[in-house]
Amino acid sequence: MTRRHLLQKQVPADRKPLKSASASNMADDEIILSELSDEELVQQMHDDLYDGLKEEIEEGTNILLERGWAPYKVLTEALVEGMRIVGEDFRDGILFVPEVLLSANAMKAGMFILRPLLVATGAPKQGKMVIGTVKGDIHDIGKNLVGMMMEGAGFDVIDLGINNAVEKYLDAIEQHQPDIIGMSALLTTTMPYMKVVIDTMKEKGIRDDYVVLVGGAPLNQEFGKAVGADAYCRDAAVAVETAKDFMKRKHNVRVS
Ligand code: B1M
Repeated sequence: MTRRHLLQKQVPADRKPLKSASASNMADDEIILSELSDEELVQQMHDDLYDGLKEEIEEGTNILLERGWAPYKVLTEALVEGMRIVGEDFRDGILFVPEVLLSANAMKAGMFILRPLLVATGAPKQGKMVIGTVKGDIHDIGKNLVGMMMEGAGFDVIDLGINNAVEKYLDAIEQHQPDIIGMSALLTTTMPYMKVVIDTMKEKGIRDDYVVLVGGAPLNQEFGKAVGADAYCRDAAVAVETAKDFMKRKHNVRVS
């Protein structure tokens, strides 16, 4: 399924044409990604993400980096924005799970390139975070992104993956003694599970020993408050800032 075509791809004679849904129903002219302006390339990457074209996303990501784009700018403007468009058409029944899975794989391929760049900032050690997507939920792109950004900010991150029951969080708390517990949920049906985890921590008398941060597209601040989290984080950048603030408070440093 192709949303729109910005330009037609030109594949050099010596290069095997990339499998491209954009290209598949097009005439002979093809797009050479490296010849596009930054703006055109970002738009084309939105299209390619939509079409689940992993190799094109890898190529586009590398081109933007070579042009001096900051990794975070590539991430937010080319990848996250592209995924937002996918989400809209998924919601509207234009895209279906198999197609969105391809988009997610393409997004992950781009994130894989950016990861070492986002992580290797040399930031001083801040603390430790355990993060996972809650039970019943298999969405992990946002959670992975938060994990990467936290690592880049100097946190040690223990990633529990997806579909985590409360026991998984408790085991990880016991094993790793983190400063922060992060929970992610992308479904309205799974976000209430965050309360199960927090209530269980309360029952065990350990709730106040840890900072609990929650995030995910359907959440908001009120929800975060209602389930008893310390803070709701709108995005990965907010998660990093919030976590750093809590660490400063923990060490009795005044937060500006
Ligand atoms: Co799903 N899906 N999906 N999906 N999917 C949504 C969430 C949905 C909103 C799509 C829609 O209808 N518009 C909708 C939920 C509706 C609702 O609950 N009201 C939905 C649905 C319905 C479903 C299925 C039920 C579909 C089905 O089977 N019929 C199914 C559920 C499976 C399950 O979990 N049990 C399903 C499946 C899938 C795929 C497997 C195809 C795929 C997931 C692949 C993967 O993650 N590996 C998928 C995807 C990709 C999406 C959308 C399109 C994109 C999610 C994403 O990766 N966004 C999504 C639409 C949308 O969200 N608009 C959708 C990009 C990512 C960077 O953003 O995850 O929001 P996000 O993370 C942000 C912030 O939210 C925040 O920071 C991140 C970075 O800035 N954040 C945190 C996230 N977690 C945090 C944790 C923190 C802090 C901040 O801790 C401290």
